[in-house]
Amino acid sequence: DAATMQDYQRDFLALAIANKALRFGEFTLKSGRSSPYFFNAGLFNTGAALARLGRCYAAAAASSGVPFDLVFGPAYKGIPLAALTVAALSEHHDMDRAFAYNRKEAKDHGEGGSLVGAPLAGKVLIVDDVITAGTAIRESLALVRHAGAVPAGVLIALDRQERGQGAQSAAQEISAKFGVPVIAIAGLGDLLAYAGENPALAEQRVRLMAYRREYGV
Ligand code: OMP
Repeated sequence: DAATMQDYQRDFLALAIANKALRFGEFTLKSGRSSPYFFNAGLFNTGAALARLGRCYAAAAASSGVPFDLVFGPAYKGIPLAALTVAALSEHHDMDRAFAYNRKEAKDHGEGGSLVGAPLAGKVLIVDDVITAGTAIRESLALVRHAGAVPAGVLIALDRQERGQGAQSAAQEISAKFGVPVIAIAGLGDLLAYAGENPALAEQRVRLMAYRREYGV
């Protein structure tokens, strides 16, 4: 809630709204659900916005306390996000970590696609943009395991905190099934708290709350 929200979480939500990476309206999700908000990480598209986004990812990773050796970015959107994260971890947290990503095109030629960067080994933190049902994240976890590395955690910008297959959220299901923490810079709950602090978002907040009642955990 608002009392426990960290500066980097508020900063991320402000940045996302300012860049329209977080938009309000009516959107159809991959799941078919009709949502009053949508997160598009592709709209962090300037140097200043990306540098700030990287600091938010790094702050979330560092404050989680989760140990990891390597940051993995799944193609395509995860690649720049993982690169920004390791750069900001080094610059702002004195944590120099390895970095790797996969190519999508090479999937036919080898199991899990071809890998670029540091050897995919040790404890791996997977970095991606958003989790709804968890389909994208499950694929990345499988890829890391196939490579013989150990998933240490999943780091995303936004956890929509929607019910997955059962009563739990997709992030909670993944956490339980794969035994790894899912770390989000912010979740729908944080967005609601943030909207509660900002009178300009009062109308959006009402729609977000109705959506959470229907699909949230
Ligand atoms: P899951 O694979 O269901 O977890 O959904 C993640 C994917 O949903 C993303 O990679 C996007 O393709 C898409 N998505 C967003 O990018 N932003 C949202 O706010 C919601 C979705 C979505 O369709 O659920």
